[in-house]
Amino acid sequence: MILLVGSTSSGKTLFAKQLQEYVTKGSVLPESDILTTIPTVGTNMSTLQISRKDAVDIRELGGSMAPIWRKYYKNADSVVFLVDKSNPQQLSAASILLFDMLTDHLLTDVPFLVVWNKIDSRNCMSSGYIKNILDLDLIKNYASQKIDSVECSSVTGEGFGSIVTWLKQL
Ligand SMILES: Nc1nc2c(ncn2[C@@H]2O[C@H](COP(=O)(O)OP(=O)(O)OP(=O)(O)O)[C@@H](O)[C@H]2O)c(=O)[nH]1
Ligand SMILES: [Mg+2]
Repeated sequence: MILLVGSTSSGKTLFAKQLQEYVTKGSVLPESDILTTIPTVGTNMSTLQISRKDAVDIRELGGSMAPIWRKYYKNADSVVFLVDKSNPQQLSAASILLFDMLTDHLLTDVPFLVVWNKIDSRNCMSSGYIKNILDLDLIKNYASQKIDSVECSSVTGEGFGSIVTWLKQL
């Protein structure tokens, strides 16, 4: 089971939907066909057929459910952590949520993928700016987990190839 987490509106529901399109049809839905998402209350389950032989279960935990995310840690084989790269106000909170997970003993050996989402956005922050608040290179040095990171847009599908490659090597 992959846990898909991240602050409210970081894009988890759209990401999961577009990833499903990407693995089944080879491309994401065009922007004009993207329906509005509503904030996830509770969790959303989906199964991704990442290759002819392999399928992975993904459970999105709504951002507003963060206080009870921990209930799901014991079933996690890996964590995909989305950060909204266009939301400076949320970066500190995202950083704390990430630290909390990385220091939880239930997730000590679980691989993490940090996904910088919304790189299509006009307000996208530079990686240099982000590093002042959320220094992932530093975190990687101290964390017990294997942490990878990738940038993507759940609107255009940019970066989805690398994400599927990561899922396949799990
Ligand atoms: N421009 C842009 N908008 C995005 C992207 N991904 C998601 N969004 C938008 O961000 C908003 C929130 O997306 P959701 O997928 O509902 O966010 P969420 O993380 O599931 O939120 P919760 O369920 O409340 O935790 C929606 O308006 C999406 O269309 C992206 O890559 N680029
Ligand atoms: Mg959601």
